[in-house]
Amino acid sequence: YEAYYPLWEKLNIDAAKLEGALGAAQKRHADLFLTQADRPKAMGYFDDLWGNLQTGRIAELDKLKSEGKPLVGTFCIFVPEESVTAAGGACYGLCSGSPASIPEAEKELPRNICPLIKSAHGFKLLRVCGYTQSSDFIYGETTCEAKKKTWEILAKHHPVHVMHIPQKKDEKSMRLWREEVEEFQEHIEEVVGRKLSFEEHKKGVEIINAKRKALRRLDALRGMHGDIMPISGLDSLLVMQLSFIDEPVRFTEALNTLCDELEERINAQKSVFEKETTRLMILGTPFAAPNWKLHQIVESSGGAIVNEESCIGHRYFKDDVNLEGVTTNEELTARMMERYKNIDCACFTPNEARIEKIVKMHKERQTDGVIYYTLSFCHTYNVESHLVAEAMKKEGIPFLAIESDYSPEDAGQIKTRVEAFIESI
Ligand code: BJ8
Repeated sequence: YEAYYPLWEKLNIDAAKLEGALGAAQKRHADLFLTQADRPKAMGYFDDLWGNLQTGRIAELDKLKSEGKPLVGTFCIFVPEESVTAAGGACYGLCSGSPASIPEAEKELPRNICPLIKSAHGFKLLRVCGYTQSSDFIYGETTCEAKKKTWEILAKHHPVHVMHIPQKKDEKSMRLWREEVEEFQEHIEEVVGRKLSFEEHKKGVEIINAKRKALRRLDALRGMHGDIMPISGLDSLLVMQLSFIDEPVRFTEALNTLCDELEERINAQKSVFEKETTRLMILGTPFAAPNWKLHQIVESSGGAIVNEESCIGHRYFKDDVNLEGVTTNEELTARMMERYKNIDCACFTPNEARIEKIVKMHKERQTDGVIYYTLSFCHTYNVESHLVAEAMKKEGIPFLAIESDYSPEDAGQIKTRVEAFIESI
């Protein structure tokens, strides 16, 4: 990593610590991913991207920054990446999926809050995430208690803006939300020093729509061909995690290449799982990389994961911004709002559309059961699991709820529960 030390130092990264962390992250990736049998060849692109996460990709971002393009770090799919893309910049998910940074975070944050937030905060305190260090600002939101209070503490260490996301979707709330999106767009225009044209905005939306379309293609190929599952859930998860990091045009091209290969596999009736492997859908909170625990457990216990009803997953790519007949920036923002309104995060009340969608998703994929996954202390998803469990019971869909953090300590216990669940189906 020596060649990247000058860049890391320029970004005020603790280079020695980062180098140590990268060694562990690469080893874990190699152990979990490269040992899988019969992986699609096109996964090579995503493996390389994982290898370049804190090196080559950070150098690309640094180049954008030197050209005056905005770099925005986020923790939520409500932050409009289309607007950053329109400005030629990069909007990305920040490091937040590792247990290693949590002890540092607990010096400033309580222990009993969500591990995603603690992990992200720890990355900032340790200065080992090139994405956080590069960003002009972090765009937080008011989706959950732990997040919105953490922003006040994180702001001591890095520029933070907070987007007020309402908790209801009535007209009054939508007006407020739209103002917040417009303010976000103004912040982006402040970084580039000019107003963005309609053509630029439209281009930004088209680029992100194309990425979502490719992700939907992957989703259909992996989970809607019965016993033929041409890619593992673990590999699909890695691709989705990297969709929040990579340059979107290049990512879309690489993903479509992967999908072409998966199509060929389906035509040749080639599956990476044995016939009659239990096909499961995961519902719930996001899986920030390198949180691969549940996928690794399920797929080493006789199950296959065919979809994630999650923000690192289906909730992120299920809807496009409809560009039909749009000719002005105002209309475009209104269409973006229509799309955001359909994101069925548990922070909203009521959130019935999510339950209807889950039933529909199960029917489309003919899954054998669902696992409801909640990150520890995520109250909105945890409480909503009661309503989802009720609906699954009514539909006769086998249901298992798991609450977990990032530590490896409960892996054995989760494995026992997953094995028993699969056996019971
Ligand atoms: S749209 S799911 S990305 S808020 S941080 S709420 S896990 S306690 S991430 Fe989320 Fe946006 Fe909703 Fe999606 Fe719970 Fe943890 Fe809070 Fe979390």
